[in-house]
Amino acid sequence: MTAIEEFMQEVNRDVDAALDALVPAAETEPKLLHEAIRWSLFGNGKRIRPAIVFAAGETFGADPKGLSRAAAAIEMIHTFSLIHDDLPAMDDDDLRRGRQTCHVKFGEATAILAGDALQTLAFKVLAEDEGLTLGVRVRLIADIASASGTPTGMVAGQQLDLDAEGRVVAIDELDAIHSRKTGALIAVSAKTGAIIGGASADEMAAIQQYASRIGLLFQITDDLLDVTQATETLGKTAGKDIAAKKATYPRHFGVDNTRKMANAIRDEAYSALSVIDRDTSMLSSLTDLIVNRTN
Ligand code: GRG
Repeated sequence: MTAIEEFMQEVNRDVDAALDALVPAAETEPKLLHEAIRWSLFGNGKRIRPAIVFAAGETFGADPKGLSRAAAAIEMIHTFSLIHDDLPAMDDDDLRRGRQTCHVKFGEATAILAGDALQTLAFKVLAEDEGLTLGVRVRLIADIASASGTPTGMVAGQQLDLDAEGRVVAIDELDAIHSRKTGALIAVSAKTGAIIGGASADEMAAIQQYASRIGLLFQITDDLLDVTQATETLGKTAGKDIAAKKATYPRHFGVDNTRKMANAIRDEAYSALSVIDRDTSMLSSLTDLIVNRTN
């Protein structure tokens, strides 16, 4: 097993244990809500955002145990966004993480509530992270709320994405959509690790540059996978972007040019890391994992 495979396995174990401990048991009333939350959390998610938290945190010397709650909180917000994105009013999908979507399995109302509950629980988990100073907790809560909400976060990106459906958009608009919808939560994952690890101001600037590159890279790869991979490999419905006339990089630039763009952005991520005088090998490997992923 390669170092990055071992690292991903460890991240999966740690974050799943943290999520299991932090989320109400399936037997706790209201049972349907907690079953729905657990159904969506414990499908075959890749746990990329937690991995970025751990890799960035460990780069700056954080104890992995001190990163679990923040990593779990970000995964809760990500899972909330997937549940709501799959709803009939949004992307209307029936497959996610290799299983039925939350609303197909538990009904629309419960799926909406499961997303709501995951979002609020995430901020409670951050507020109660006793391993962190109160100042760090408040900073993380503010940064993660900005990355998740509006006007520069995921919720704003989702609205811009809906507004762009069926239209050909300019590259600036495409970047504005994706940096918010997907990039912001990926980027704040790196920032979270760096904050907990106590990165210096210069290191924080470099990590922010790195984070913005991998955020964009993640979305570009996602767009490519939608046109190049089968539904079974993705664990979610393939070809949806074309069907919904979504604003995507392959639609705008074609598949080959999009691949070239992805490689160029990967190189920008490497060069952001090159100014950090620490062992950044795990962050480099994560960049490769993002660009080479098949699901
Ligand atoms: C509903 C507020 C709200 C936001 C939705 C997550 C999202 C924003 C939209 C999902 C649509 C989509 C496919 C976006 C592309 C990037 C993305 C977030 C993919 C899913 O993330 P992965 O691949 O999923 O990390 P897993 O299941 O592995 O965690």
